[in-house]
Amino acid sequence: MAPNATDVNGVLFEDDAATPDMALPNLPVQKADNYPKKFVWRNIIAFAYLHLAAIYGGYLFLFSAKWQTDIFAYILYVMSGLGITAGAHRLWAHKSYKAKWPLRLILVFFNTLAFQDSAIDWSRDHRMHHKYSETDADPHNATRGFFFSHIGWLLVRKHPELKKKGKGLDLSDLYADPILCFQKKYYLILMPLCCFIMPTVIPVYFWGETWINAFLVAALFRYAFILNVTWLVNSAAHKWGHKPYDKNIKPSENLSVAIFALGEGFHNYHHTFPWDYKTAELGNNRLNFTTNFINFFAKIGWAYDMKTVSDEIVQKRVNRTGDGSHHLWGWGDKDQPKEEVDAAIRINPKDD
Ligand code: ST9
Ligand code: ZN
Ligand code: ZN
Repeated sequence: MAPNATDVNGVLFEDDAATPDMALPNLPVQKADNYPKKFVWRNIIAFAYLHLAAIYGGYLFLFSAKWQTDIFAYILYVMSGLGITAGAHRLWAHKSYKAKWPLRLILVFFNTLAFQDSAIDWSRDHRMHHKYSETDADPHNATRGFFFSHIGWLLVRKHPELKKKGKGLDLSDLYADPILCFQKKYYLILMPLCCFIMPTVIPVYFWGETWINAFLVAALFRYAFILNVTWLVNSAAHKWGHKPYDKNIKPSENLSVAIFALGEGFHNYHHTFPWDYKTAELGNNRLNFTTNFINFFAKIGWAYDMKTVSDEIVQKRVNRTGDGSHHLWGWGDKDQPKEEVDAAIRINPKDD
């Protein structure tokens, strides 16, 4: 993307920034026209069925399923969540770190469990979301309302502006990865196996769960739950929360979303610095399960070249475009209370 292009609304990668604090030269323009919705009835019916079945699945999760099935559903939630956060999002859409093939294989398996379409298609939409954020070329343009940005965008045909501008996207890095090409090519076989069949068969076979409990709890309830948590990043985290890094955009810091989304709700930071592998400022790692997951694989050498924004640049940006809610910069901030400094535990302290 050319840094001085007039129609882009967000940086995608480090090289796109045009100011020293990683911004574009122009303020973002948010807009949506009244493009008539072309409903996709296949999706409307499928999502209506999924949600009704998942509500019953939630009931079975609480009152009927074996405890092993509940734990299994939770493990699948974390695995498929990581397939989206550490895989499709931070690795493939944003290239915020690199991964050796064994980790890419694990992530593509996790990603297929999540059934949010192939990682290549997911990343293509997500790159559009950042580049043309809050315009008609953004697949889940939040200026079209909460419902549209949450699920509505999956129930209608995409805006022609998206398809037109999407032709300019560079996806060569994604198509250069044979693991991703394999997933896309065989998606209609791999996805049902991973997302629905395997989660149903394992509880029945290994601990004698009923078919109905296994299917409705470990497959449908778990799937619908993760979908909605993911969609909340597009809807709730584009609507509610503080904007300490850039007050000119909709994405906000939403702690509740971050907790369920394995660390992905710090969305004002993320849209301001999308190529940071932590998707949040240092210090939020406690709630950032995905960052800890990547850090673990960095220790064994399977994840590497993690990009992160320097404190100095973050601070500059907070001062220039933040909404003032960034209460404390970090250690040594002039607003850091003296009692806090005195009470802090410092390991091997040394003031240079
Ligand atoms: C799902 C995805 O739910 C959710 C993604 C959420 C993203 C969240 C991001 C937040 C940050 C990360 C946080 C993670 C937190 C995770 C927490 C976990 C605990 N660029 O699409 P088509 C062109 S999926 C360029 O069919 P229609 C292209 O030529 C749920 N070009 O458009 C394409 O042809 P081809 C399960 C593009 O016909 C052609 O248009 N999946 C782009 O308008 C047609 O594309 C479903 O339910 C682009 N971006 O249909 C399926 N896009 O592909 C849902 C399109 O051959 N999707 N083109 O190259 C559909 O059924 C359809 O896409 C549609 C639109 C009906 C929505
Ligand atoms: Zn967003
Ligand atoms: Zn992103």
